[in-house]
Amino acid sequence: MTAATARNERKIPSYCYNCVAGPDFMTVKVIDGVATEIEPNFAAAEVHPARGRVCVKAHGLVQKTYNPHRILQPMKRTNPKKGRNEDPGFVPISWDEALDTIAARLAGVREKGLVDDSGLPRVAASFGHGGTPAMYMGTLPAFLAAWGPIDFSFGSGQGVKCVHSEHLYGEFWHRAFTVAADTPNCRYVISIGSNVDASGGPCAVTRHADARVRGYKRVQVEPHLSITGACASEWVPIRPKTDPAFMFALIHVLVCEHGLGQLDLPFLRDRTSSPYLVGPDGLYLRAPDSAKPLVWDPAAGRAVPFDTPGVEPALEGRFRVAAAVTVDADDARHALVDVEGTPAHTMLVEHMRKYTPEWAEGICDVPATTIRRIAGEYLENAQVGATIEVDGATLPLRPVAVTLGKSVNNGWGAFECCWARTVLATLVGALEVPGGTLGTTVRLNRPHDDRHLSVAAGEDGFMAQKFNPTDKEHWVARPTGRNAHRTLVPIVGNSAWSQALGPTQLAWMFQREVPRDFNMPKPTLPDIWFIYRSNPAISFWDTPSLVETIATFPFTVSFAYTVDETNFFADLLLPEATDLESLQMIKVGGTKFVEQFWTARGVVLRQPAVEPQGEARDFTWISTELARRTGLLEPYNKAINRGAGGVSPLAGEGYDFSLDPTRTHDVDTIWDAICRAASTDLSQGQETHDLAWFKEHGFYTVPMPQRSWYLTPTLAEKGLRYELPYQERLLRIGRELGNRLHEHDMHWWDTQLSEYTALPEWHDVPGRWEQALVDSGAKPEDYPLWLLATKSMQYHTGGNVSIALMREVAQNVRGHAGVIMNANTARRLGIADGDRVEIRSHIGATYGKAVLAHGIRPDTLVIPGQFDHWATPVAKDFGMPSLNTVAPMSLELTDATGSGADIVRVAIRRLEGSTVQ
Ligand SMILES: Nc1nc2c(c(=O)[nH]1)N[C@H]1C(S)=C(S)[C@@H](COP(=O)(O)OP(=O)(O)OC[C@H]3O[C@@H](n4cnc5c(=O)[nH]c(N)nc54)[C@H](O)[C@@H]3O)O[C@H]1N2
Ligand SMILES: Nc1nc2c(c(=O)[nH]1)N[C@H]1C(S)=C(S)[C@@H](COP(=O)(O)OP(=O)(O)OC[C@H]3O[C@@H](n4cnc5c(=O)[nH]c(N)nc54)[C@H](O)[C@@H]3O)O[C@H]1N2
Ligand code: SF4
Ligand SMILES: [Mo]
Repeated sequence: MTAATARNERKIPSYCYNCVAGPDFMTVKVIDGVATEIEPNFAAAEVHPARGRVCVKAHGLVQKTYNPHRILQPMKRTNPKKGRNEDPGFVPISWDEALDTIAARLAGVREKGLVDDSGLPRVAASFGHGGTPAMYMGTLPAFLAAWGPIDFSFGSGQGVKCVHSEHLYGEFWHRAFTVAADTPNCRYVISIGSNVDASGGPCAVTRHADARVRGYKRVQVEPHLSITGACASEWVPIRPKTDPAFMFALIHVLVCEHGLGQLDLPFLRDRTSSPYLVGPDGLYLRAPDSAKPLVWDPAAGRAVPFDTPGVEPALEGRFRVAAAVTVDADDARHALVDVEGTPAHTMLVEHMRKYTPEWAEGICDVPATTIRRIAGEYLENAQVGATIEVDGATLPLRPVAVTLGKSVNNGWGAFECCWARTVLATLVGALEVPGGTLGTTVRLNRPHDDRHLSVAAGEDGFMAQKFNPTDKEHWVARPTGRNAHRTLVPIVGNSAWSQALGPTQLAWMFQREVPRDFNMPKPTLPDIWFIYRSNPAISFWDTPSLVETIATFPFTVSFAYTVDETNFFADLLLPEATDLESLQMIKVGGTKFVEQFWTARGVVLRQPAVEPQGEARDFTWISTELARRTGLLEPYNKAINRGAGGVSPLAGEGYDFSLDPTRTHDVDTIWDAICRAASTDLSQGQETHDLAWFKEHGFYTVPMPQRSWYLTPTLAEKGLRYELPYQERLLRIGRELGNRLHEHDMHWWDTQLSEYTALPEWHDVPGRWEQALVDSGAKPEDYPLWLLATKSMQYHTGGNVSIALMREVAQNVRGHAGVIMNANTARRLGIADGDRVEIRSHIGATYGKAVLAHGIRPDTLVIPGQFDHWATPVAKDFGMPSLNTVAPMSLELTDATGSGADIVRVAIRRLEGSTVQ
């Protein structure tokens, strides 16, 4: 036997969760202790929607592990001055020194008080990229839980520019933190800026490829021809930020041209608020005694409470109601007699009358005939009345859906788009039924792994909602975090995820300047800031000024993979063992972000396929050491026992694998207990598997019926309705919030208050960006083009930009070399393919190569991904431009949910003598 054949080759099951489209299953091929390849996990072919496969990005994990630029020892800063031009002077230190330094700082904070004089937590933490860091941070959540109040206010690009309004309104309307088509059963998808063939990971790509074979049609509505557009049946090049007008016109065609006779009348009548009578003051007419919303009972010829048994209420008409009350903000009640009541559906029809396709054409630059045809195709494909068998039950089949991408469901106009999309689904009964528009998971409501359990009866026949209070007694006038989510955004609530989904740009902006009538305690800097897998200095807006704020933070601890533009300002860098080197179990299955729809649920293990490089340490070890050195071992262990490891509590019915809270446990002991508890819980006591079993088998799942993908049967069982189309409650909440802010003489959030409407109106959404230019003293005509962003299949945000293999693959994909622009526009401006160009906005300029294309609107530029790195190894040599360098961080461009969009007005010009080939 030669040495070459004697090698020890193993395939180790694991998972990738580098982007929100995960988790996806894989195996790591290890030869003589060295990871060499990522391969599918064929054992998962039957359970995983992508049949055990990963995407291109996961193949970069081998190079990620052996990246020569990795931070492999704890480091401390030796230059006390922080600035982009100040060399941090990082020097290696021992783990003991690093952890003792942090523990001493934390002890100091505990002594002063966990919350400062402004009422804000002294410790802040930021974790990026759509919640995925939690899939790598081991038991850190248990340490955070043991610590107490922590401010998650300082966001990165995640949150406010990441599917934000969809998260909030989606959860409000149908428990849909993210929204997807029921692709396997769908026939017709209107995909509005949703770039799912690049951003949806192997699950989405597999499902859409299968659907194409089946003959489904996808219409891609998007200013440039993305990869998803290229794989669609039709591309509709819409003018940026005019999507609400397009969608309003679709609704117009359905309700004003086709009419109720062709819509799903039983769904509208029984599952929505369409029959609720609206009074002349725009509020629901309610029964004088019970205050329940009234509906018109045509059989009895009178108004009755919506839940009157046997009533088949009218959806159309105008009716005289003998006596009613309305309930306005702050419980202001008005008694009304002989008043006119109009069903919400009629209110909708009358409201939409002005939004004709001809009207929309002038705004969106999409021909009226195209809009009318798409609406007709949507209606026809909905097959109103059809049914399908799912798991032995007969359910409606409505195979049409509307999906929205992250630049459409963020920022001004996003409320209108999310509303219109959900209304479009209700009109044909396609909300939360097979083939239709589905929610995936809940994050603001509980429990996180079962949307159905989050459905409980609330007010007015709708689901219960957990808003932040806006009444005089309970409104949180003094923010408990630096982005003031409880104060400003009722709909975001106050669950574990809420703060990170608050208006995180405010936390940054208010460090520099607060509005004149701010009237809240001055935001302070956190004493300690922890940051992990997030790079706001690249991913947020106005990144050149953001770094100046980051540089003012007194003590920053970064879990660091390489040096990057954010941890360049850190005081300590901690190298954690990364993807292929560390141990963690996470939940899989059920329904989850993007297109993770499973017929199984369970757990999967990530395990050290190879030894950690250098002195990188497992996150669970780091967390345990932090707990021990800060005297929090007992509450930390107790948090793990309660399930803070993210999987399940360690004790349940008939089993108890709890850890002794008084002792320090090693990493394997902690995860062994979690493995046993998770498998016992999942199998309802039938099987218990330990860590050794999981290391061999990788995952454990139990079947989950496909029926659980659909929420409507649960609402029907509980006799509940979707809170659509009429937003009476939001209207009231907005008025109440306005009352509170105005009582405190705060008017700087007034523009945002305008979003609280019962039926959204078109307002000039793109015009807001032009107005913002005027307000900052610039001339819109100087910035004639729209600059947009788009995701890249090869990069997960800015997380893997330093991996050479990703760069190599990306260079073979159109557009990845620079800014994509229309070839005719380029010719007019004297720009040739490959020319070096300057892209300038009113706040600055970014530079790169022009990539000419015909599949893009003449008034639009697109820069893929997020680049313009100046510290991250490898990426800093790309010379790629970035939208974030030139897009402002702006209160004016923040919507009522706190979100904004990746879009900015710019000019482009060729840089002389600089052709790059
Ligand atoms: N122009 C533009 N901007 C955008 C977007 C866009 O499409 N275009 N997308 C927006 C969206 S949707 C989001 S969610 C945000 C995301 O933006 P962020 O929340 O900032 O997240 P990432 O860019 O993924 O974070 C990347 C950082 O994680 C580090 N990292 C990667 N792997 C590891 C590891 O194993 N260990 C450690 N310690 N660190 C690691 C990388 O080195 C990098 O510094 O960006 C937003 N910003
Ligand atoms: N490979 C990969 N997958 C990812 C990620 C990643 O970084 N890489 N990130 C993950 C994350 S955090 C998120 S949030 C999701 C986001 O997933 P997507 O929402 O699919 O993200 P984008 O590719 O940014 O899609 C936005 C598209 O909207 C278009 N667009 C921009 N402005 C407008 C407009 O005004 N109207 C219309 N109709 N279209 C517009 C752009 O052309 C762009 O192609 O992707 C996730 N998946
Ligand atoms: S889509 Fe790709 S990068 Fe994202 S979790 Fe799945 S395999 Fe990993
Ligand atoms: Mo995101």
